[in-house]
Amino acid sequence: MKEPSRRSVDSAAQQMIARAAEDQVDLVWDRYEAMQPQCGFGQLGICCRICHMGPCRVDPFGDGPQEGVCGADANAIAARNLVRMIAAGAAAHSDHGRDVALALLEAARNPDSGYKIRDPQKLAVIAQEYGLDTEGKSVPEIAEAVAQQALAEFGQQEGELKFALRAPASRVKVWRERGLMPRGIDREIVELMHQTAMGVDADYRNIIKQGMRAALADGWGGSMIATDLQDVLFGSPQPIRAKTNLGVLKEDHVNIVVHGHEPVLSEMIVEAARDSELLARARELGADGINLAGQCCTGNELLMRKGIPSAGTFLHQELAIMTGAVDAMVVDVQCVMPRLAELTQRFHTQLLTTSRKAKIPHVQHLEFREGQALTTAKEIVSVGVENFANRNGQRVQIPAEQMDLIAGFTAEYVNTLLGGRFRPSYRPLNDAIMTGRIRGVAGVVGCENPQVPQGSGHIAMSKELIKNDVLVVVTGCSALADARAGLLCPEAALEWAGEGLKEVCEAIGMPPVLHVGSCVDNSRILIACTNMVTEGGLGEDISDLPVAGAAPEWMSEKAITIGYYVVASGIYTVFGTPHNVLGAPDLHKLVVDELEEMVGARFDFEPDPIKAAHMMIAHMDKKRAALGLDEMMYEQAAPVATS
Ligand code: SF4
Ligand code: MSK
Repeated sequence: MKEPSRRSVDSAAQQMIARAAEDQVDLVWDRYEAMQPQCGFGQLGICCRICHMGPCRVDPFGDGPQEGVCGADANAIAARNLVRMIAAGAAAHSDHGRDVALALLEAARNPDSGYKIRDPQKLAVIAQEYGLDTEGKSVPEIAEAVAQQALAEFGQQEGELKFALRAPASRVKVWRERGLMPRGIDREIVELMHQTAMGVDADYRNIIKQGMRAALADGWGGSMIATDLQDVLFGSPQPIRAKTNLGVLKEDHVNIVVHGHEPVLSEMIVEAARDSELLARARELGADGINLAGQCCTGNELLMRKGIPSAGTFLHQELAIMTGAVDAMVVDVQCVMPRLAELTQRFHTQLLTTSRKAKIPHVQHLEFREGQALTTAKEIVSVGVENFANRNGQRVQIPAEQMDLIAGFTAEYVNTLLGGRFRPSYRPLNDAIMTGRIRGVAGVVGCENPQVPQGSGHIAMSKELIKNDVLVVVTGCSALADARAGLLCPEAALEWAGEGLKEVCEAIGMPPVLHVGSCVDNSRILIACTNMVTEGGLGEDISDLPVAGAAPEWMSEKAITIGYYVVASGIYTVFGTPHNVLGAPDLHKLVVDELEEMVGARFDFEPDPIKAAHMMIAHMDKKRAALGLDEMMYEQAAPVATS
């Protein structure tokens, strides 16, 4: 087994990894090591099992077959595989958006559902955007109309997605000219699946084009609907203090961990955990109270709106069980490891699946229905409370580590964050970029992956960027990895930021790394970029801005979808490990080079986070020079040697 420090840079994680080794419990890292060597054809993207004449594979050394039984070459095979990842990622995020729209509909129609409209102002803005007549209408009536309009965007066959028109006019023009403008969310995903079925599209360029269209349907469609309607339903986030890491679990409380991606159930679990009868029952069983903690993006949703502590990221899910202190782990959809089923049996933890889309054999299923949201939530909390009695105190070992953070930044909040309540606008941010106090803005997002020591890529990259006066915005697991390292505290600016960024952060007390939400909230980054363009002085299009994106530790199909909608929106993006395209030379060239010509941005692949950060900085400097902004206010930090 590798040293725990080679598996994670988080000391709490290292303690639980060591405990697992002592107890002979297999974790994700052990399974990853047992899987070596992984299939080289799969890694290069050149195996195909789309039809039953296969599976086929292309010989990357040129000695064996260069095409499948049907004649598809490496570029077609790898492109089809890649965009099917986009389709799956877009489906996952967008179906999340659909579920939120359905919950909004429930809130509007059923006063007993437990849901309330928490941001009627944002609801009114969206209603106006949809062109709805709100005159004399009640909030529930407007909510019903907005929910129906949002749901219609999924099945729309012709026309353009409404929220895609939020992009700068020059970007919309690019999409229209290139045939990338998304028509309907489901339509683009279905067409992508059709296009990549056996014997349909063999042109890798055309395949990638539809891949980008489906990705845009997610970023400016399904994900954006999820973000906006969640704000309407659960409240738009505001900066909020909270804590993260395994130390947020409490020895003397019932611990319930909510894990996955969708807040429609977990928001209700927050209510249920405050129920007086359940609290009384917890005390009767000897607990001091009920402690709710989140993981992954369900955790991020609760963290940024309610300050509910986060017990960690994707690779912490097994480690939380290893503490012996989790009485119930409640999972919804996405990023849930099936192996939790076996692991929870070795402890007392009750694992509960809640979505009809995500069951695990032999795991208790308590199905969540929007119509009875609070009732289901109470049942779930009750399972955790009753299970406290089964906890073996001798086996409880909770690492002490927990870190303060500030979460809850949004594209809208940037107005007041920098502009103040009396002069809310993006002007101060644009001015700080134009004068060179801020060199550019980087979005560092995405998962963790046992291929990389947990958190090492996110943290090293963010530190290098802020040291070079780049303001960093983070989502998903990346946000929580940085949070564990203390980068989401205002004090982090004093310790790690360059002089210019430090000055801006100190003036308003903001962290140099801003947590802007869960994975669907990458849509907030698109809107922030649009607002920067609209404010003026930084070019006409998103592709003119000194901004860049990165996913240093990605693993999920959703990360690929995000990457493609970000690049198709005009933002240069660096992935830590390459997409599965290296066995397809023409496709590889398209992705890392020719996309620039097509959409004004492209990908790079670089596993070293410091080198990757400097590739992003070089890109920002190029954009600054093109805008005539090559002067920086402060002397720049020398690049760190990377080899
Ligand atoms: Fe092989 Fe072509 Fe079938 Fe793919 S679609 S499995 S390359 S025959
Ligand atoms: S949770 S998609 S591991 S970021 Fe959004 Fe983390 Fe990636 Fe899941």
